[in-house]
Amino acid sequence: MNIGNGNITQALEQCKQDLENFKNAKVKCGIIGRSGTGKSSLINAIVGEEVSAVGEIETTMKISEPIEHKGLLFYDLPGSSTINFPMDTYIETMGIKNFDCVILVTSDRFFEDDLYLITEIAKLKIPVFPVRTKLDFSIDRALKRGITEEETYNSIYADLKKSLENYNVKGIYLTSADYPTRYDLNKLLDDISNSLNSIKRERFIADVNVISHNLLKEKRDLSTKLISRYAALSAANGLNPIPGLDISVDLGLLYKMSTDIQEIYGLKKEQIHYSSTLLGDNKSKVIVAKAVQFASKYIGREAILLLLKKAGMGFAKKEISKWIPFVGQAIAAGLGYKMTSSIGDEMLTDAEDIASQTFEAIKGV
Ligand SMILES: Nc1nc2c(ncn2[C@@H]2O[C@H](COP(=O)(O)OP(=O)(O)O)[C@@H](O)[C@H]2O)c(=O)[nH]1
Ligand SMILES: [Mg+2]
Repeated sequence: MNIGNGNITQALEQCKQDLENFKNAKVKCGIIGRSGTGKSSLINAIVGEEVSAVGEIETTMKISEPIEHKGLLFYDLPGSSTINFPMDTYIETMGIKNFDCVILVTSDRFFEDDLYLITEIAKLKIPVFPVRTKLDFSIDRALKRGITEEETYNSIYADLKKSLENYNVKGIYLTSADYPTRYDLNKLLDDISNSLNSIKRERFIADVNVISHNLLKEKRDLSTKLISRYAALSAANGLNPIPGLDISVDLGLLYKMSTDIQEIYGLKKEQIHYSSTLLGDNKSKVIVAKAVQFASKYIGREAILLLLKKAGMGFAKKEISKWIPFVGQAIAAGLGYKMTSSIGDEMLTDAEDIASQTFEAIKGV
């Protein structure tokens, strides 16, 4: 049974490397804007979790540690128009050259110092994404004066477009932290993810909130890849025997697989809590219950072992034990792979189902 062993070793090495890359990738995102423009709210809306305190006034104008959400690092930076940060040293002082992208935030329009920054950052070949926050607020105000939502959107967009006409920006994004699925937040996330290399891109797709159908699809593609990497390694590592079967898997890896999927689809407690605040108690009840159910079915070594036992019963047990002595571990590992990946697929379908329901519910708010 030597056929293709070299290739198998190579393929497993690749799986291991891909998982390491996924685990260690960091996406560094500078987020620049005056205090009160909605930077913290925007960060929270992007990741779908309250990672940055909202309404906190920045009194000390110092460079803070990044706000971290798994592989995403947000450097929350004050605008350059303060006496503490003279414009000519701003880029240097803030370490902007190390960022993967910069989001430039305003809640009204862009001023001279913003435009200066765009020019300077573009020189470093770092993509700049200008964001106009609190669109809901502008729309509500205009509605009271008989102006439609569409008219408000179009006129704000046109004004910004005009002011940014001669500047090298990736687009113009109108957003509301209270309505993350409306307006341009999804376009912002698509455009940022497309500006990243493939390793950082996987991380970004995994760590952002589910706010569009496109992201659901991207998350599915990524999860499918992760599951097959985890399943292959878990079967090859074969550390933990599955009771009643002559098959061993690496439960630690499967445990990682399930927590990855849980987080990618926003089903962790803190993530569900964030969705619940957008939805209100009543509408989030079912979703909260489903997330709890998901955790008890898939998270933890005991839970996974139980799933494996059940899956094992599906494979004619006698058949497996009859063949293993003759063809050895290769077949056992093959079956281990089949079982773990089938559990992964089931988990993925369940997670996607809950995330998609949550997304639809938020859209309906
Ligand atoms: N209506 C509305 N209010 C927002 C939005 N984003 C932020 N806010 C509010 O604006 C204030 C400042 O927001 P925050 O995110 O702390 O801004 P930061 O100082 O730039 O981090 C808070 O009261 C937020 O609730 C938004 O999209 N819509
Ligand atoms: Mg803030």
